[in-house]
Amino acid sequence: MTTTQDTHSLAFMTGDEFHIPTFRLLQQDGTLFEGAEAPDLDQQKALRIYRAMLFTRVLDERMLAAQRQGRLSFYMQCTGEEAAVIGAAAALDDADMIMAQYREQGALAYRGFTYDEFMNQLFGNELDYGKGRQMPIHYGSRKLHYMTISSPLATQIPQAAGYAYGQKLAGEGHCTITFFGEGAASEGDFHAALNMASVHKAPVIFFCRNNGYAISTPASEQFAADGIAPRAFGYRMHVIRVDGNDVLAVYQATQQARVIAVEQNQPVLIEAMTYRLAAHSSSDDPSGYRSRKEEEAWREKDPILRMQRWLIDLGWWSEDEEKALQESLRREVLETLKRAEKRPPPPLDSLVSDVYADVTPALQRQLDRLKSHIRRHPEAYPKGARSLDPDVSATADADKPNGEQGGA
Ligand SMILES: Cc1ncc(C[n+]2csc(CCOP(=O)(O)OP(=O)(O)O)c2C)c(N)n1
Ligand SMILES: [Mg+2]
Repeated sequence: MTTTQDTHSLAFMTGDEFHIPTFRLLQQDGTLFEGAEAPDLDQQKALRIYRAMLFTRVLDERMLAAQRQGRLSFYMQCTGEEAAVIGAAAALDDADMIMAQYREQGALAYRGFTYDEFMNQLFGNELDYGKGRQMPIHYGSRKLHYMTISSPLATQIPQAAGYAYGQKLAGEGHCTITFFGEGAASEGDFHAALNMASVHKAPVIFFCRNNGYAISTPASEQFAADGIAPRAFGYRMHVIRVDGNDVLAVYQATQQARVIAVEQNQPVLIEAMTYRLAAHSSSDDPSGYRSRKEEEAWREKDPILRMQRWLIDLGWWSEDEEKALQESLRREVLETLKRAEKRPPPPLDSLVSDVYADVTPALQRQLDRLKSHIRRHPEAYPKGARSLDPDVSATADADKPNGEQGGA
């Protein structure tokens, strides 16, 4: 459908005539803005959201420390964006599909992914669902309707459009949410996905976390327009911009977006304005590209503190409960970390399984070559590597003089 209206005076447009406001309900002191109304959220659900936010913060702090201690190869924090991610996840049905980028562990925590499940993935041990084939933070859970993370940016956005189209055809009243950063929205896939979803009327929520940076590139160097939200107009799509550090606003906006998606079969774009308080990843140092002052200004807008004050004001939470929860989360995260790092890696043979129904000759040859390489150079492999495969340990031990048993 194209609407045209003739004009006889030359006039270009830039889109500047549209102003997209930011939907906000909660102030930093935990009180509502004048005229704002809290969404329909009972104490039980509010506390489920809050606990997931705190869980995520504690997990992130501890796992970054574990990376610094050399126990973990890599990590990415959600710090500062917990309200955006968890507020959105909470507004969905738990059986709706989540297709995330990599900084949305809070959504998975909200759904009930356990510390053990997080840790097993992070350490790539024998219980990791991905069998140690992915870098840390590439979580996935079939049971919790959370598609496994893909490293190449924006992969999940067109996949979400397609998956949601399938949900519409299945007619079971579910939708898909896809999370992505404002940086990923520069990929062509973003546009293909929005166009497809709006033409085919797919029940999908495109949730952009505009956290100000794509690694070291500030948003001001990424796009000339007013953020990501105006792009929805090009696809005739519903859009809302929301304060991403305001859990109530995110929750209400996403809840309403879900109604539009599921009841009207219309995609929705949400742009959540937030800030990546931590480094991009454990491999990044933001002091080279942004000021402490800027970070401090955003630290003042901490989304967890904002929600905590609201809960305490309502009498739904107390400082004692806060202290007790923080302590138990810290204890639990440390215990599960220790458990997961001690577990052995997946068997070596699993490197080539689940790719084809039967292992192909080419893959088998690669595996055989790898095994004989490890046999020749066991010392070049990390502790535990020889026991990856029972054949390897047995042969290597038999080769040793005096029947000495290798303990590697
Ligand atoms: C196709 C592709 N290009 C580049 C990268 C490298 N890369 C990883 S994360 C990232 C920045 C993404 O920023 P944004 O989407 O804003 O997400 P944020 O990290 O801020 O949450 C880049 C460039 C990649 N993973 N995939
Ligand atoms: Mg970003």
